Amino acid sequence: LGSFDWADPLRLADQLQEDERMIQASAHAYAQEKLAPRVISAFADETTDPDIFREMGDMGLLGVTLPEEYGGLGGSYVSYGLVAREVERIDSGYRSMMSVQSSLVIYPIYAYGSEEQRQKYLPKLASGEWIGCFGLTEPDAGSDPAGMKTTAKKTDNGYVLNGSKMWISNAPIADVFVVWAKSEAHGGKIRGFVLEKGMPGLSAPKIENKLSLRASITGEIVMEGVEVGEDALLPDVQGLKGPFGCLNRARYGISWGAMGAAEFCWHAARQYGLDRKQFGKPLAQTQLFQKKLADMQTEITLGLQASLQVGRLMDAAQAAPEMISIVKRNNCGKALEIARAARDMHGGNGISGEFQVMRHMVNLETVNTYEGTHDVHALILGRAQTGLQAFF
Ligand code: TGC
Ligand code: FAD
Repeated sequence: LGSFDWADPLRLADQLQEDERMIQASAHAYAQEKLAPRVISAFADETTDPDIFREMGDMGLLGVTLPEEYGGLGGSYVSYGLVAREVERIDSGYRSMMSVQSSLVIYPIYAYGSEEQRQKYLPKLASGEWIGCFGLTEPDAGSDPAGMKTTAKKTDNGYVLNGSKMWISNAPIADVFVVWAKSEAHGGKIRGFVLEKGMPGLSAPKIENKLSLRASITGEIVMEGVEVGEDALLPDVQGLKGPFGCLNRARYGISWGAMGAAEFCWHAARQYGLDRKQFGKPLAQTQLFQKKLADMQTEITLGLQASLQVGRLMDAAQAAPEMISIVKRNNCGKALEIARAARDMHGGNGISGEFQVMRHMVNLETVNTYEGTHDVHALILGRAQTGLQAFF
């Protein structure tokens, strides 16, 4: 009979390749040594340290799957997921900064960009010298991005963009903006454009007073007659499959990341239950407490195993978007339930910033909403099994 490790019940670690274990170990060390000490104040003060991009870039954490010739590590999607898990074990906001840069900015420039765009942007984005953001959502187009109003009109030399984007991670500190707009010259189809900080007519005001994801800066993107050259257009994709191709990767990473946040909450609840005595015995010695721990352990174990399988399929170019919807939806929803339970298991201390579980809990409210809400992914999966779309 085999031995049982309560923290890794189905031996996920044994299923990883050597290079994946090494990337996970370095992400773990970075997150614990550099991110953990600053997260409580970053969240409390709602501050985002741009140096984090440089630090992550130095560690290779921003371009895990990007080929080495563009400054990446050339690693697997499983490695990318493991990095997301380690970073989000500290805070969903830090993972957000990383996943936007990797999946939503580096990826579209790599996959849809010209060779000139790749050479110009990718090495500096992978090193963290430049910070990127991804503008899809608008004030009146969230779950339904096809309803976007941002337009790109053809000019003699390029395009002029008008419109506004809402809830954009990294935007106020971004150097590079990947923005999606309806292009008249392409029959109203959605096209991607790469804008740069400082362009006349482009601004990115900060959205203040978020009660979730406070360590990750969020803003609008306002485009008032922003003129760009032909070289700002991402040439190799049109239609919603452009942004969705990026979202597939980010959603997959989030499925791992949410489990990292859940693991933090589970381990914290277990330790709290061992340390705290009521009615003359540790809380962890009560049946209700142990049932909650068993539920957490089970959901996290199954969620991680599912993400690993989707990652292996991604690495084999066999993953379907619906598989990603299953793990994004399940793991975010389960992580949120686990964080809420962990908050409760800490009693009054659960609301204290020092114990950290409530920070994870409020962060996971965002994680459950962005990149396709829990219900939107249910509709994607409902459509896939009935053939009937229930969006409208
Ligand atoms: P639908 O008719 O389903 O599809 C339109 C076209 O897109 C293609 N497509 C996909 N391609 C690749 N991967 C996917 N996952 C795809 N899903 C759809 C599809 O094949 C079709 O192509 P074509 O060539 O036939 O035109 O489109 P719809 O308008 O009915 O879409 C409905 C729905 C709900 C599925 C979709 O709009 C949706 O997923 N909504 C959620 C929006 C969302 O996820 N927004 C995320 C914004 S970015 C963000 O939140 C970043 S937070 C990051 C952080 O801080 O970590
Ligand atoms: P809505 O679409 O208005 O949804 C509201 C509610 O209605 C939800 O419960 C939803 O599930 C439900 N609903 C919607 N449609 C249906 C339907 N057909 N049937 C049943 N129920 C439905 N976007 C970006 O482009 N880039 C970013 O970097 C980015 N970062 C973000 C960071 C943060 C902190 C936050 C909060 C959001 C971010 N987003 C970003 C936006 C995010 O993707 C959207 O908030 C999300 O897609 C939901 O859109 P919405 O907020 O407009 O909600």
